[in-house]
This record gives sequence, C-alpha cells and structure tokens, in this order.
Amino acid sequence: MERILITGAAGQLGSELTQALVDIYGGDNVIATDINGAAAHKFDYCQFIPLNVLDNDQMVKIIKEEKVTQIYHLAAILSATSEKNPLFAWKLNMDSLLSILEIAKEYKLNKIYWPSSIAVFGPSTPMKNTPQDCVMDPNTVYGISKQAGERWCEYYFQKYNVDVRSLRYPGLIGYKSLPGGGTTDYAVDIFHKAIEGEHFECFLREDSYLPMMYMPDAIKATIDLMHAPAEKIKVRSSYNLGGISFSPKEIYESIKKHHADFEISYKPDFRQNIADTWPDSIDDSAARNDWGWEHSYGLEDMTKDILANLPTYLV
Ligand code: AKB
Repeated sequence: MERILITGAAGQLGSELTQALVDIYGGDNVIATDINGAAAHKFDYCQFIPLNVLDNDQMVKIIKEEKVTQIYHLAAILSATSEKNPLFAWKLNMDSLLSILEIAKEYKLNKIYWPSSIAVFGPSTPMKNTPQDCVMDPNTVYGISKQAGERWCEYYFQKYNVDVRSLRYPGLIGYKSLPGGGTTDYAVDIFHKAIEGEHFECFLREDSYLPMMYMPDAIKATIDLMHAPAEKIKVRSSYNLGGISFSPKEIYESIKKHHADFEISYKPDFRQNIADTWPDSIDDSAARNDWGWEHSYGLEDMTKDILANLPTYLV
C-alpha cells in the first residue's frame, strides 16, 4: 500500500496533482502539506498537514507517523520571485530537496518526484528544439537551483539507489488555481483578463516564444513517469518535456477568436531578461522513447478549454 506525501500541495501544480493522486491512491493514503495552513479547506478530500519544508524534524515526524512511502516534493520559489531574494530562494529550493533525498535514503522510501524546469537552460543553450543533453548555463537563481537539484537527484540515484524521478516542466497553464512568481505566468493571467473583459498588459515582448504546457498534459506526464517501470527511466537527472510553444501575440490571437474586444499591450520588465535565456521549444524525444510520453493539447484546444471552464472557477 503506497502512502503519498505532497509538499507545496496548495500551489498551482499541487492543487491539481493532489486530486489526481487521490483518484489513484484514495484520500486516506494521500497527505497534502503546505506552508500555508489556511489552504486546509481546499483539501477536504484527503489529509492536510501544515508543513514548512525547511523544518526537517517536522517532516521526519510526518514521514514516520504517516508511514509515507512516496514524496512529491513540489514546494519551491519560482523564477521571478527568486530573483528578488536569491539567497532565501537557494536555501528553500536546495535545503528542502536535500532533506527529502536524505529522508528517502534513510527511511528507504519507494519513490520521490521532484520537478525541474526549462530554467535549467541558459543563454548558451540552443534555443530551438533544445536537446535533452546540451550546454546548460542558467543565470537565474531558480535555474541554478534546479540544475544543482538535478545533479543531486542523479547522485542519490547512483550512490544510494534512491528512485527519484523528475521532469523539466515548461510553463504550466491551468485555470483551477493561480501560479505565483513565475516568468511564464503571463500565459495564465491573460485568460483571467480576457474573461473579466479587461485590458491585458503583458510583461513580455509580443514575439517572446517559450515552451508551455496545459495542466492536464503536465499531470499525465507526471503520473506516467512515476508509474513507468524503473528500468525504463534512463534519465535520472530530469527529462525534457515538450508540449506547446507560443509567443504572447499568438496566445492573444487565439483568445481573441473567442473574445473579439480583448486588447493587449506590451511592457517588458525584468522577466523579459529571464525569458530571453530560456528555450523557445523543447526536444522531448528521450521522454517519448523511454516511457512513451505524448502530449494531447495544442494552443487552440487549450484556449477553448480554459475559456469554457475558467468562468465556473471564478464564481
Ligand atoms: C517559472 O516561470 O518560473 C516557472 C518555470 C518555467 O519553471 N513556471
């Protein structure tokens, strides 16, 4: 019987992944945790425990008491927020991962999931169809922490046989909860402005391409990776994961087909400098070949689905 612990469960990915894990393992076997104790009401379908991931003693206590067998470690500070407080972002992103890898080794946990990001790439990385293995010179604190984290994951797998698995997510787009502090977040905010009938001021240039993914695809990729037989997982740092690639102008035009009056203007800020160092599109053939990854949603399907469903989440 698997017992699943999720950190950062109230975040953008956690909110949807927790539900997917409950669907698989049942509410009694899933323990959602988050530093934001006030988020408890969102988890009436499973257990919820407030947890600061920097509190190692509390984490160990929960692992032991709840007989946890797998951890999905989602808590992190994203790219834009990390630039405002680099040392704290480094501490939170790295110390929490190392605590969890140590716990996995010590208590012989079955599996760990840890998200990496396209932020591991940098200005010298090939921008188009970025390969799985290539030059990686991240120059954001978030990207540096994700790249170092990937090295630690591979180290714990090779040295201690910890079954840790990871995906380099592109920008994730969902309508069930808001992201916080990322560079790709404009592609979520733009839908809220369109639905509310407001003008959207974009913090990236109109031609700034970034790899993106609709949330149902991201959830599927995560579950598929975690359920793949261990011998199929050939990459123990983190897998490239591709979905869609579009610019602010393209997503705007896709929304405008449904909201003819919607207007956009562009006012690039410091997040443009981050976006400029990230890939335009991703080559995810390793994930496709090793464990059969396939994405389903293109830009137009995603736009239609979000515009149809977001209003019900806003009421
Ligand atoms: C961010 O923009 O910081 C994240 C990411 C790409 O990892 N969405």
